[in-house]
Amino acid sequence: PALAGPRRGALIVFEGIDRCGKSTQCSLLLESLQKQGVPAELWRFPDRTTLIGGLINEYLQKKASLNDAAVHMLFVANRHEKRDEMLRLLAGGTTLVLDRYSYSGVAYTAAKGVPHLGPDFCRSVESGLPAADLVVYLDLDPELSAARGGFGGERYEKLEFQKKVRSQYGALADGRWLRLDASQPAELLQAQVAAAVQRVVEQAAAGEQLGQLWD
Ligand code: NYM
Ligand code: MG
Repeated sequence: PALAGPRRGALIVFEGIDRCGKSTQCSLLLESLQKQGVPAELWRFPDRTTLIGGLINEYLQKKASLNDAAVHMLFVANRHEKRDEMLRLLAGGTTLVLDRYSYSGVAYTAAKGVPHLGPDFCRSVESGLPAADLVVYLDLDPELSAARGGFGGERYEKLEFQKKVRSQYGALADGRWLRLDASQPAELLQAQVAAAVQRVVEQAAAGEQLGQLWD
């Protein structure tokens, strides 16, 4: 148990294929945490506002091409460059809600099927980053996500690729993930998320140690 210092915040991560409803759920959760007086911030990865994030943005918008390994390392670097700030906020008692994180890194790159960029390699380069206290996985059939107003024009937003990403998430998910059927209405999802988040916020505050990737 922590003897001194503030109660730490929890690291909550939302994952899922494109257009599964992550951003909506992240905002609803942030609002509800703030209403309860829980100090919280919402971040998203990639963080397109940094120098590295700018390169990632150009790649995703198809203004730049990069090979699969190079862009993978940029996504990874984009998390590592935010590591110290994440740890500082968590230690100071702020709960962080992340719209995508390392789990996206593994699922999207592994979905490319490049032999030297498989799941084991992808996990290895995440070492040293904090592990999520809770991964909320919004599971959705890509046929349904594609029908939701269609994909934008970004790289990866193609039905066939999204199916591969979903199957990578399936392989990555462990029993500790909260897997939710994302075809449910937003309010129903929100209630299930809130209950699980409340538990992990309490556990974190009670001194449960922050894990490390990849564990
Ligand atoms: N993405 C996101 C990756 O390929 N690797 C990563 O490490 C991360 C964090 O970026 N299609 C992909 C998934 C998305 C895209 O994310 C941009 P968003 O949440 O659609 O803005
Ligand atoms: Mg997207």
